Amino acid sequence: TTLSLIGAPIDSGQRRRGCLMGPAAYRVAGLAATLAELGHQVQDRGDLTPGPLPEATSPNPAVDQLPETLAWTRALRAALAGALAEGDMPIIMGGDHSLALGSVAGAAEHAARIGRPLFLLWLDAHSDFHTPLTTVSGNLHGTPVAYIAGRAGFDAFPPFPAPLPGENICLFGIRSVDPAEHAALLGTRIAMNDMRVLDERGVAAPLRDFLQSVREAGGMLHVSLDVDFLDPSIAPAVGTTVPGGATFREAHLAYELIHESGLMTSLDLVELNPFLDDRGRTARLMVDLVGSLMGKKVFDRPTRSFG
Ligand code: DIR
Ligand code: MN
Ligand code: MN
Ligand code: MN
Repeated sequence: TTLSLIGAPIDSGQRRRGCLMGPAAYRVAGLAATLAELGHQVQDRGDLTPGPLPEATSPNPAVDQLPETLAWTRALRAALAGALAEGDMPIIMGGDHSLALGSVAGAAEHAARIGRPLFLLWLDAHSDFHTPLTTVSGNLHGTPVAYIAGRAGFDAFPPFPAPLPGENICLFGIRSVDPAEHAALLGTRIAMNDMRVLDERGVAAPLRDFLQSVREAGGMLHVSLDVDFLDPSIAPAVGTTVPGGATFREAHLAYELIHESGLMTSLDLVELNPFLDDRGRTARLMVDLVGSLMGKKVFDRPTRSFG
């Protein structure tokens, strides 16, 4: 499997400028070389560009940069579906989290075409379960999980191809949920592993439960990694920091377990804002941790079964 690095310099999903510098920062921090050193075939496909801006307005006047986000959604969906059809593992270098509106749609389109169920692991401080009608901030980076789960309210968007049933979605590391998101999430079967769950059960148990369900279903697995999953003390380069995030050790363990499962088929790296970084430390940390996600480890271990 070739790892296909796809730059997605999207800044339209929120209002603090800088996420468009993310792909460049991942390149400068050596993402491709780190993955190649682990023995992977790596291809950097360069940066995507959004197509022409569609005419679009939302009944919710708060919604910001809807045409820009729609154009990116279309471009990303095509890029993901295309890379997966070629047999590659796409790794999206974002860009803010609105890119997942397109990347996961592309993964779902491909999964439906080959007749496999798609699962989603969402590593984030936030649940991103707003719709364009419920968002208070108007920032569309807070909406992808709702789109993916098939919630109503995305009339300006193309219908999501085969929306994921709640039990195929796992939120992990959550510690900031707005009231409208909370109310909507309660009516779903989405696994809500907030920080309370991780404090009580640790990282490994809930993650193994989810990975086991992916394996049993023969599913594809899209992993969407928001920088703010990590604690701001180690990962300051993100616009929406929330205290109490994952430590380096927790993230490291989670990523090794994901790698050992062999289940991941596509990956987003989102919300890195290099303009807010401290001498590149967050970009370097992300590259180091993506190494763990792609096979870097201290000792070889027999692969743990998930039974
Ligand atoms: C917030 C922030 N819930 C919003 N969302 C973020 O704007 O709707 N997601 N930052 O990662
Ligand atoms: Mn922005
Ligand atoms: Mn997010
Ligand atoms: Mn977040």
